[in-house]
Amino acid sequence: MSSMSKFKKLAGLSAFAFAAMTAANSVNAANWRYAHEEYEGDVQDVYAYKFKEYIEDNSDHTLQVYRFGELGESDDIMEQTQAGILNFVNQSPGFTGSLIPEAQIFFIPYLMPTDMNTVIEFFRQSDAINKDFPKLYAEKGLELLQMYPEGEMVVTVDEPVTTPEEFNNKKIRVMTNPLLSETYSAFGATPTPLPWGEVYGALQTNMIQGQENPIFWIESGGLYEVSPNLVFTSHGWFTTAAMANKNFYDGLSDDDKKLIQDAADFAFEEIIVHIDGLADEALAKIQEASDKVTVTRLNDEQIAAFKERAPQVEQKFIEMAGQGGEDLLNQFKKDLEAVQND
Ligand code: 6CS
Repeated sequence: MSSMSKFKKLAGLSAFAFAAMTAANSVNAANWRYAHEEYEGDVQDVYAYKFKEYIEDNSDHTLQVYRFGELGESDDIMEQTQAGILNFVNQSPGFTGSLIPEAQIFFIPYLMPTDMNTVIEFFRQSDAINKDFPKLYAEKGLELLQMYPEGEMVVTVDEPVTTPEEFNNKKIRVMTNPLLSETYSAFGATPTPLPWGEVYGALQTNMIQGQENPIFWIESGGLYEVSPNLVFTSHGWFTTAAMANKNFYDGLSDDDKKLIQDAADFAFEEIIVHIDGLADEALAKIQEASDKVTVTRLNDEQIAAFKERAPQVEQKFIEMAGQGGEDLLNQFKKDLEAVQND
């Protein structure tokens, strides 16, 4: 055999070996599906794309991200995840609270601090968040990957409100968990649970007179166009959660489990940077886009009138979530105290 034909044979062999190796890799490479509740560029979308980036940079797997509306409402994407049609879902406790009563803890008003750094430290360090909640989600077939804050809640109303009395007879849209309805009843309003897709239209047609959400969402969803009076009540933070179908997750190799956990941590760190200053930027955009918008920041005395109604909501939480809920609440408060004293 000439030296040239020997070379050709070798080259042919190595090409074969390469093809075989690639085939073995693509057998292990999966295309995972991930759905969330928001639009392009919103906080959950940034989280999802950072999660995707980490997965795809560190493995042969790919991740397909579905945004709000592509697969239905928040409850639809949760059902699809529990059924194993989706591998991952980002659903907020505002909706998960109807499935996991303890997740309603985020709707006890004035429980969370207002300062962002304290809130972030709480999410990092809290045992309630990082140890207790994963067990509660697991009971529903879900592997909780990360809970994270999106922004402080702000109420938008048809006219500025500074007292619980001024909320009387106003229908305020709430996400569909029963405790949030208790909060707005305690605040003097008439709570109206609605899925997200119906909120803009209901405000536009005056079927409801207000709603609550973080400022970035009030801006990106154009809510200020139909609900222009922004009231900063300091009563809570919008929290959300990324999770996987537990059967799917449990069936993965240890390497893939680690990949997913690392991707969730990576996305969390990125989101902390993303939300820093986001509310101020969004408020500036709103004020530039509309001269109908008013901004009311409740003073301490005005806040006190709302805050004094919080204990009755806390009591309702315990009634709804039972002994487990009470234990979680005690742990939550202990964790908050630890970060507030840091
Ligand atoms: O109000 C809601 O329903 C929506 N708010 C935010 C910030 N994210 C998704 C959720 O569906």
